[in-house]
Amino acid sequence: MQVFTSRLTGPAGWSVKAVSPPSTAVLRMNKSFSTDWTVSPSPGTKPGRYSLTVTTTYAPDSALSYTLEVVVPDPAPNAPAYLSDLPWLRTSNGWGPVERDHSNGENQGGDGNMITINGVTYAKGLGAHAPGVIEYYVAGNCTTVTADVGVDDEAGTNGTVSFEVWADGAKVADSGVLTNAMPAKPLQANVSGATLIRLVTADGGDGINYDHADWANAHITCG
Ligand SMILES: [Ca+2]
Ligand SMILES: [Ca+2]
Repeated sequence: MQVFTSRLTGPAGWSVKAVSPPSTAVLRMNKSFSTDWTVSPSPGTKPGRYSLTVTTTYAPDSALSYTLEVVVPDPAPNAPAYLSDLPWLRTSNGWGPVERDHSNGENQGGDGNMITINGVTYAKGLGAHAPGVIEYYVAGNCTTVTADVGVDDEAGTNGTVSFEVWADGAKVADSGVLTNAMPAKPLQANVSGATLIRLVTADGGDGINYDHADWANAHITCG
């Protein structure tokens, strides 16, 4: 008889509990076995990224282990705020890091300019570059995301970008493809009840060159 057992361990003080059986007496070739776990960080755990270790053992003498990363988020917002004033959960960005209250600029952090779309300047917003994702943990506290989106004037005349807002697994706003020749497009998204929201930029179908993507005045209503 074969016995397959999985074990999950977390940082000291964390509660890690299997909520379905963690072992099985028989695991046939090409079949899968899964276990659900409930993981609770210890009280006072600071926001950040933490590692859990999965160990699987197969009778009589084989074992395999690997690491899972979990994120303990910053507290969710509970009042209206500019998104550039909130901590994000994660980002990806086509050229350097996402900039707060500045355009993307070049590939270093802090080298952006005043956000400018078709000659109009903005003091607040997020300066990104397609393709990219900016994700926030909002815990169902928020209702609406608004922004004036467009391609930043620093990108010359060849940029094309589309802007999407996602509430958990659903796309709730889509700008369509915008170019440097267009003014900012007001975007409003209903994110009621969402745990996670994502601001997504895509390359407009013609590659990512010059795709400096501004979420000008990006704002979220919460609380
Ligand atoms: Ca930059
Ligand atoms: Ca493009």
